[in-house]
Amino acid sequence: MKKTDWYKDAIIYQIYPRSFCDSNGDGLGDIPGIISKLDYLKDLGVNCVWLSPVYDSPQEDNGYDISNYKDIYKPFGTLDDFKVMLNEMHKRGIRLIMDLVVNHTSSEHPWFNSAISDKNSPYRDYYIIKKGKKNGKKPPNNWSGFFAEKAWEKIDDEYYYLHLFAKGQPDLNWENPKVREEVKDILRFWLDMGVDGFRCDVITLISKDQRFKSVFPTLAIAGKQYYVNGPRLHEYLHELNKDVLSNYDCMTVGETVLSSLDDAKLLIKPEREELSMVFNFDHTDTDNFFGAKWFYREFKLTRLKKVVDRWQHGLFNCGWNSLFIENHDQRRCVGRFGTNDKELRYESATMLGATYFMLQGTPFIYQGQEIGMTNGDFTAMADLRDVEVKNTYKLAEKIFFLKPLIKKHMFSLTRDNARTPFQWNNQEFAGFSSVEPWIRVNANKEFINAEQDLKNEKSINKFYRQLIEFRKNNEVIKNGTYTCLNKNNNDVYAYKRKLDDKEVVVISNFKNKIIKEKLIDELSNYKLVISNYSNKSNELQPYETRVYINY
Ligand code: TEU
Repeated sequence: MKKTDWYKDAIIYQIYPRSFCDSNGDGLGDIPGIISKLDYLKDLGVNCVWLSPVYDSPQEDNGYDISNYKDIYKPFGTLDDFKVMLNEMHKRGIRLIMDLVVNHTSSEHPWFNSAISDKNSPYRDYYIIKKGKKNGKKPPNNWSGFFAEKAWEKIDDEYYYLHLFAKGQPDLNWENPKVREEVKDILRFWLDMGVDGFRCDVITLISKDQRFKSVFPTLAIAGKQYYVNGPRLHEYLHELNKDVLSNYDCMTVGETVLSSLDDAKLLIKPEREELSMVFNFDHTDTDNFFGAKWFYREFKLTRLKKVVDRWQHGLFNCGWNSLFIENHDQRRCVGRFGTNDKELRYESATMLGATYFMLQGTPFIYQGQEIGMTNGDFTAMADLRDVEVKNTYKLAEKIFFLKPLIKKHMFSLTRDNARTPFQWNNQEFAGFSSVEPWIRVNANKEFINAEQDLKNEKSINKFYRQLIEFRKNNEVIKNGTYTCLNKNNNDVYAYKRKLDDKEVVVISNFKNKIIKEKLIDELSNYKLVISNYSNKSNELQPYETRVYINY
C-alpha cells in the first residue's frame, strides 16, 4: 500500500464517546449516538475523527484502561456498531483514527490477572513486576506517577507492579518482544478493519530505563528522567512502523507529554519512520509553572508567541505540527488564554479559533469547542468524576502547602471541564440523553447549545465552517512560511503566512479592550476574508480577529 500524507490536509474532530451522544438512555454516550451525529460533522466540514477509547474497559480512567483491545465497551455498543460507524464515516469522506493506549492496560485485562495470580504465568513478564526492597516492605524504587500516587502497587508480600497512571493501569513491559508482537497484532486488527490511524496515548513513556533507579528529590512525577523518552523508545516506534504501519495508508499522532521540540523531531522526521505527528503541550503550559497545571499562573501572550514561533519554525520542512487548543484533558479554551467566557464568548471563541487555524499543521477540534462550550459549573467534590482530580485532592489534603492551591483551582482546572455532556439543545439533559448523564450537564445549555448556535447571527459553528473552508486546498496555509509580526506585543498577535508572493495575515486582539493597530494601515491593499466583527477601522475591538489575503 502506498503511503500518502493525507493527514496534512486533515481537519480532525475529537470525540470523547462518553459525553457526545447517548442513543439508548443510559446516561452514557455511545456509538449509535455518534452515528446519528455524522451529518452534523459533515456539515461542519471536518474530514477525520479521532475517537477517544471505545474498547472494553472497567472505566477507571474513562476507557484509558483497556481490558480487551479487540472488543467494544458494551454500554458504547458492539463491534458491529463500530463497523457501521466506520463505514458511515467513510461514506461521508471522514476518516477515523482510534486511540491506542498501549503504555498500560487495565488491571482487569486477562494478561494482568494471569500475571499477578501465577508467578510462572507466561504473562508475568508482560508487566513490570519487581521485588520490593527491605523484604518487600518498601517499593522497588521511589518513582511516582502522573495521578498523584506512588508508581508501585503491592501484589503480595514480596512483589510490586509499576503503574505510571492509576492503580488500575499497570504499565506494560515493552522490553518483552511478545508484548510488542501483541501491540502489532492490535494495530493490524483495527487497520485491517479499515481504520485510518492512531492517536498514541503517552507513547513517550513506553521504554523504561531498566536500572529502575531511585531519584532525589522526589517531586511530582518522580523518576521521569528514567521513563519519559526512555532508552529504547525510538527503536520500538521504528519497529511498529516497519512491521505494521508502513504497510497501510495510515497516520499516527503521538501524545508526547514532557517532550521538547528536539524530542519531537526525532519522533516525526519522515526519514526516521516513527510517527507522523506529535501533540506537544508547550502552549497549554503557558498558564502554569513547571508544566504542572495545578501551579496556575496568569496567561501572557508573549509567552504563547514564543512557543508557537519555536514550533512553527522548528518543524518547518522537517516535520509537521499538530494544532490544538482543547482536548479531553484540558479545560475549555473560552475563558482561557486571556479570553472571556461570558458576554464576549463568541468573540473569544472565534478569535482563538482563527488564531490557531491559520498556522502550519493539522488542526484538531475537540467536541463542543465549535459551539464555544465552557468549563463545567461544578461547585462540589461530588460533581467531579475524574480519577486524576480525586487523587490529587486526596494528596493535597495531606500536604499543607498544596491544599489551598489545589482547592482554589480544583473546579476550574479539573479535566472534567472538558467532559461534560455535549450540549445539543436546551432540553433538560441538553439533548445528550433522556436521563441524568454520568456527569452533570452545564446549566448554560439553556443558551449554549448547537441548535441555538446555528440559529444565532453570531454562530461559532459557522465561523469554524468558514475557517475549515478557507484552509481546504489553501497552499499558503499548507506550505507557506510563518513569521510573527509583533513578537513583543502582549495584546495583539499578528502573523504572516507566505508562499511565493501570496500572503495570509492574521491579526488577533487577545485583550478585552479596544486597541489601535497600525499594522492594519499597511494592509490597505489586502482583502479581509474572515473576521468576527464587521469592523474595518484600524481599531481592533475586544477579541477581534481578522484574516487578510493579498491574492
Ligand atoms: O494523558 C496523559 C497525561 O499525561 C495527562 O493525563 C496529564 O497527566 C493530564 O492531562 C494532566 O492534567 C493521556 C490521556 O490523554 C489521558 O486522558 C489519560 O488519563 C492518560 O493518558 C492515561 O492513559
